[in-house]
Amino acid sequence: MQNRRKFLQSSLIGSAAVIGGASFAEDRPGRIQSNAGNPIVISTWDFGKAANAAAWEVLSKNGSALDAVEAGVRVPEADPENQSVGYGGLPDRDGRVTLDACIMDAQYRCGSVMCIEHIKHPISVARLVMEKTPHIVLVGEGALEFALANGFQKENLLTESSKKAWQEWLKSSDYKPGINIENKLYKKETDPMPGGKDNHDTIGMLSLDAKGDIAGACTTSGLAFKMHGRVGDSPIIGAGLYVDNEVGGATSTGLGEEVIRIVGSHLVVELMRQGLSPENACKEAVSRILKRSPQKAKEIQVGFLAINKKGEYGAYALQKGFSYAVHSNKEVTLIPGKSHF
Ligand code: SD4
Repeated sequence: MQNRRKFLQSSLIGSAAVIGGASFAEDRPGRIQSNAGNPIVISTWDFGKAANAAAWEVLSKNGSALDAVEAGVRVPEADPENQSVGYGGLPDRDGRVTLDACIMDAQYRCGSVMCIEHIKHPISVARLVMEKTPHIVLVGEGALEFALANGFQKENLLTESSKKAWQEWLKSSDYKPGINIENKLYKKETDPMPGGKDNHDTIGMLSLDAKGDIAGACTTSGLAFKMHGRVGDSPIIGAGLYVDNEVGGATSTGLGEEVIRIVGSHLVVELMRQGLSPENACKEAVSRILKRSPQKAKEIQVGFLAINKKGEYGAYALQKGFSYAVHSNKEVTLIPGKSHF
């Protein structure tokens, strides 16, 4: 048995392609040794820096990864300048701000809200769905009712500048998801692949706490001027976020429809289980999107971010301009993500 296990391990490690070929119940190569004692938090885009700082407040006091990611992503959720997450998010084509969020912890517990309106912190509602209900997902009216019943305030989330952007958009009503569409069309960005400091999209955050436990959170207002009721990858466990405490966690940003098709974040975690580094696992997930539709891939953005149990992290995107923020005892930094194009 020992030899067979060794054989399976060495034949799977380093292979980007094999999933589910072996009996993982017995021969799973993936339990990665933990990084306990060295907390770390990573998150998508430049605004991840401020979000990470809030998460670090929790982690540095021996707090849990779950508390850290919730506290972290609440920062962009509350920021009216950020037009793609929470308060101030760009509305759908009917002028309604609808938010998506999910959270997952080290015990496979997870919660999600989809298409929720009037609530500034959907991530905290998602956490309550996880902790107080027998369910995982609440949507729309039901999610709002649940939030109000649990003390959340009903608020107008449509800021003046997001309303103006929507009114501007109504003139053409041209709806075509593109690369970092929120920036490109509605902040009058001229760079065809905007990125760096002006870029604002979904926040996905992953954290490993001092005990070595991993948790993740993902929250967004989704695609600007989407159809009412449209939900992307971000609140879907496995697509926009996945955590397996034996292996690591992953999250995504960009055009959610393409991420859902490949169940992207779950795919990245399973690839890490097989021995791929976080960056290579993200790269392989991006290449699945490329393979399926090389032409379309040129016109959209998708980025993945991942961390493994050892605290190693990495990212990969289709297009330039994807950045991610890292905060640990060793470094506080913003890193330009590698990309295919
Ligand atoms: C969505 N993935 O709703 C989100 C949006 C996003 O960069 O991340 N934009 O599809």
